[in-house]
Amino acid sequence: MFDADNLAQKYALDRDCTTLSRHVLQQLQSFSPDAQDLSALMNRIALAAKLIARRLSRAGLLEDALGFTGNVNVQGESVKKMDIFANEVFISVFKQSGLVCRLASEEMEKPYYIPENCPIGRYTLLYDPIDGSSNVDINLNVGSIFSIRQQEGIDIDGSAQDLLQNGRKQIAAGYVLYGPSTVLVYSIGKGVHAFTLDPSLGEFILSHENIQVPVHGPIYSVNEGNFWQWDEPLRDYIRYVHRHEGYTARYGGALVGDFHRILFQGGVFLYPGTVKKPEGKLRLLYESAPLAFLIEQAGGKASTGEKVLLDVVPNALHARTPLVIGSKEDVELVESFIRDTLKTL
Ligand code: AHM
Ligand code: MG
Repeated sequence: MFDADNLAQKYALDRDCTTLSRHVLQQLQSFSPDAQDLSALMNRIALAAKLIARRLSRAGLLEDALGFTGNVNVQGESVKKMDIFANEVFISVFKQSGLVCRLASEEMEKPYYIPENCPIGRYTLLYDPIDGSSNVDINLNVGSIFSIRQQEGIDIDGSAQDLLQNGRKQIAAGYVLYGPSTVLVYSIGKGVHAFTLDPSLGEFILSHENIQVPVHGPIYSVNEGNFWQWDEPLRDYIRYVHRHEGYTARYGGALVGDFHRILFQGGVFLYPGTVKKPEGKLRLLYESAPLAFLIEQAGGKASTGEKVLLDVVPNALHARTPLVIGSKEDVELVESFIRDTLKTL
């Protein structure tokens, strides 16, 4: 006999039970050591995300959680206390895990190598512990971005040369968005999936599977305060969206949040180079490349404006690239403005 209550309960339970680690194993359809490692890596990232989310949610009530440390990082940017906290969370979560051999982040000039008295793994975690730090003190959304690569060769002198390869070397990538809810989005090269932290369970539960970015969207997301610092093709593109119906601007000052909106609703995010900084602001290895990995998996595109982003080879750990990322048609439109100008030169 048909039992509607029973059926509803069954599906509600199913929905509540797809945790991140189970999902990784389902995706790989295997319990091989590689699959177990990837599942454990994602589980550790989820733990770091929960620790960071917990501190962010109470930051205004804690002493020493908000504000600047007074130091400047290797990027020449003022460091916030939350940047340091989040950076250390990832280190302490991975130090004893036996999963990684090193961690490299926006906040550290050189990679952190797992000490010899701790179990050493074969993966490298690259991460931006708090992306959009300027939002932290005013309780707006921020994020963490991560990328996982396998160590290639022996890194004897600590120069991490093997990391200076293109974004197709990423095994997994994703981000955590600390917003009204905490959402973790990841890909291991098998689609893009989002998990929402259920605070009552303390678990990330699958909320959106196989996300596809719309082919075109209304949003353009860029810091227009830099308008006069850009090259003419970029200005022409912005003039184009100003003059055509169907476009709207959204810019939150945190890449993860702006990207998340575009992933779900379509459109394009841009952080182009400027006259003074032709390489732009965003770092390739732990900001642009992981998001490019996700957007390609979601059917969108990412480029520097001239070159496919995942093909760019960095010349240094903290190398920067211009970024144009989002819906296929919108990225191609930006690229067409740049290409047409290059043709006339
Ligand atoms: P951060 O990682 O130091 O916070 O810097 C990256 C952030 C991005 O999240 C954001 O898209 C961009 O910088 C904002 O820069 P701007 O203030 O120049 O618009
Ligand atoms: Mg950042």
